[in-house]
Amino acid sequence: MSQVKLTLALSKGRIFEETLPLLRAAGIEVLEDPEKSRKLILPTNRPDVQVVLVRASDVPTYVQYGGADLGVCGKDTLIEHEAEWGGAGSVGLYQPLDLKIAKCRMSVAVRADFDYASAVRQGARLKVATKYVAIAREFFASKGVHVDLIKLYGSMELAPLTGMADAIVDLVSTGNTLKANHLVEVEPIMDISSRLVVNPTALKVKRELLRPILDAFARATA
Ligand code: PRT
Ligand code: MG
Repeated sequence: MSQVKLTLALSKGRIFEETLPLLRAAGIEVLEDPEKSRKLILPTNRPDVQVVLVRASDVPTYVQYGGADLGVCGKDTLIEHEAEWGGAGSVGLYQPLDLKIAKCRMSVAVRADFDYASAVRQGARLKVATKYVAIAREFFASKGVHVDLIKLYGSMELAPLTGMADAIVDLVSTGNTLKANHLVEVEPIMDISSRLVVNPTALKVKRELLRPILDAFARATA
């Protein structure tokens, strides 16, 4: 009989790496390295706590449906997930903490030879490629800029280079990816960091297990 009582959903890569120190602050050590193992369920030093590895964009879904009790995902992912469900607050995920990890910003970028400012000033209709359609739609609507949104799942940088779009909305951290593709950042949209999300039922039913972890995370990110 399994002793696991608490399941934490993480995505491989920067979120996993940057959550490890927070887990350690809560006395939790993950016992396997996702870059070396093919396992999707990772044990921890606590027999009652396990980590499940899911796609970054699936973290809110796992937590919403109780496949995981808690999870860590970017604010970008959370906003897009909520938009699919009818907007902020509609999903009922409990969001107790900004973990201040995996920081970056959501920005508009264009080809270096595209005059974004004058296109906006002239009221041109812009073709914008992005994975983040909800964030892009809301941003351009609030500016009164008309856009045709083109949904992509990756390599957004290619869209302006191939002439498919005038602009992209994407995450930027160092700016190296834009630079390598001769794109320039023309307008920041919002700062992004990762959030802890908790299943509301788990918060009630597993309060004694969750509380010390949430407190340790809060102390470690303060
Ligand atoms: O890959 P998958 O489709 O499963 O999901 P994902 O790409 O969203 O996952 P992952 O692990 O790449 O990102 C998880 C979260 O990390 C995102 O949701 C963000 O909240 C956060 N994050 C922080 C970033 C970045 N920094 C980042 N730089 N996510 C992506 N990038 C990408 C960006 O899209 C661009 O392609 O890195 C490139 C830009 O980086 P620089 O340093 O060249 O500017
Ligand atoms: Mg990625």
